[in-house]
Amino acid sequence: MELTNAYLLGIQKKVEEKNPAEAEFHQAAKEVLMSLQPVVEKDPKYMESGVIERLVEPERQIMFRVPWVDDSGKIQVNRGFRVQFNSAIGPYKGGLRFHPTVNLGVIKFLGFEQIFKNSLTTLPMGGGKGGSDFDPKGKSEGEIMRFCQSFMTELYRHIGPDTDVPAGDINVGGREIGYLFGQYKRITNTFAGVLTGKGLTFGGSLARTEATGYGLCYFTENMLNANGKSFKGQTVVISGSGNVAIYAHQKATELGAKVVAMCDSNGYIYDKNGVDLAAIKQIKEVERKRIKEYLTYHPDAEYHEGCKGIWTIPCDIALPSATQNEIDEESAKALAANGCYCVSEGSNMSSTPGAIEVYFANKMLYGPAKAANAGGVAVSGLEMSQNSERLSWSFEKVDKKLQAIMKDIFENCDEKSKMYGMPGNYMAGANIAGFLKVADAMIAQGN
Ligand code: NDP
Ligand code: 2IT
Repeated sequence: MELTNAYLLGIQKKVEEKNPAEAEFHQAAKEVLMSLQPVVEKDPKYMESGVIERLVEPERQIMFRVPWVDDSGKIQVNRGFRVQFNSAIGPYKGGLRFHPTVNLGVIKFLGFEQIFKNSLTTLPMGGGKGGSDFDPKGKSEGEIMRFCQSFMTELYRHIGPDTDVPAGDINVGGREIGYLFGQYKRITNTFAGVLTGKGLTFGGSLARTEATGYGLCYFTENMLNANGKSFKGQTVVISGSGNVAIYAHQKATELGAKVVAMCDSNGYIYDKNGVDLAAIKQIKEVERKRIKEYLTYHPDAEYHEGCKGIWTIPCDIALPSATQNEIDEESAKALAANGCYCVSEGSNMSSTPGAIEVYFANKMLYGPAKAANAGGVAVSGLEMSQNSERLSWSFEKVDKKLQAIMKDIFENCDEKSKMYGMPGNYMAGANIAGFLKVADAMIAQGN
């Protein structure tokens, strides 16, 4: 697909001029603008109202200094971000990422994607994202805690249960959310549902930990079923070995698949007998070690340095669940050549535009991140509901709602892809479905 519509091309040009050196944001914007071509052609209201020009400009962008004291007594400084992108359909909502590669462009791409994803969940959540270039690798427990406290000492004034509700993302899990929540509570003297992914003893929701990985598999199973297939008996490769990857492995296995490979940022493991999830959980969740340690549990498995090689392993279904642009054109070609017929994204913007072209050229099933990984934020939305009514729902109740939401998301993407003349293009379907609800709300509200 090409971006040829002159009006939308003009918007893309402005995005690139006004936001220099933000390659990831340009990429995310372009994909959405491309998908909106049939929408503006069908209904001129979306052009005349200027709603798309408004949509690509964040409502508010916050950047701040995060000073903290390391274990040797030295002051370290990191940069903090919160981009409050769109509040048309609910309070800003989206995760916090702590990673040395974080910069404004990365947070903006994530915040932009979040608008459409949150709209797809059917729940009332706007789009936002935040984080820091802080690298938690090798930091002590005390350093992590002091960093989180300092980060929240600035962030607290910008968020609130009806304003902006952050959650986790890369390197921000239950531990970090706990420290962030504790500091918010202390500074504001309020016990509020201002973060999701909280511990179960202080307002967290059952099944939030599992939600993104489970939701990814629910979405994918719906997509497979609609195309006469299922996870049953299929060989699956999952990149990453963090929150999303671990629970994607668990659910894919429950649905009858065999997961043969996983990775971290150093390298990947290949276990033709099926990756032992208990070993991965012990290494990653308990010991916070490198995936290479898997060989001490299963010496017959293979370990390879570097992540890219994971896409050369023959599989039926690939679930990228590490980071953006992790599948490039070359890797997509390797997947296709080895018989992979389905790529469904756990990580945000897993695939480069070149990779997506390869999926379509090979008639592969492609589940785009903003639909496929929406289960995490969907259960965050359910955590907000539980906090509002000061009740906790059972695991089964939350999981059932998650299954229904993921089915609904798939059907919405499928329906919109057909309605706009691109049947089976769930990327366009997701972008259009996510857009229509937000755009109509923006037009109605006049901002
Ligand atoms: P985690 O921090 O739990 O795990 C991230 C995993 O990806 C780790 O195995 C990590 O390896 C690897 N990874 C991270 N950065 C890179 C990189 N630059 N190159 C190679 N590998 C990398 O994060 P999550 O599982 O929560 O997030 C994974 C992806 O899913 C992200 O794209 C996130 O935005 C997305 N996502 C997360 C949701 C959630 O609820 N948590 C919801 C929706 C999407 P290492 O340990 O070596 O760093
Ligand atoms: O990318 C994502 O959707 C997340 N990291 C989860 C956001 C959330 O608010 O739960």
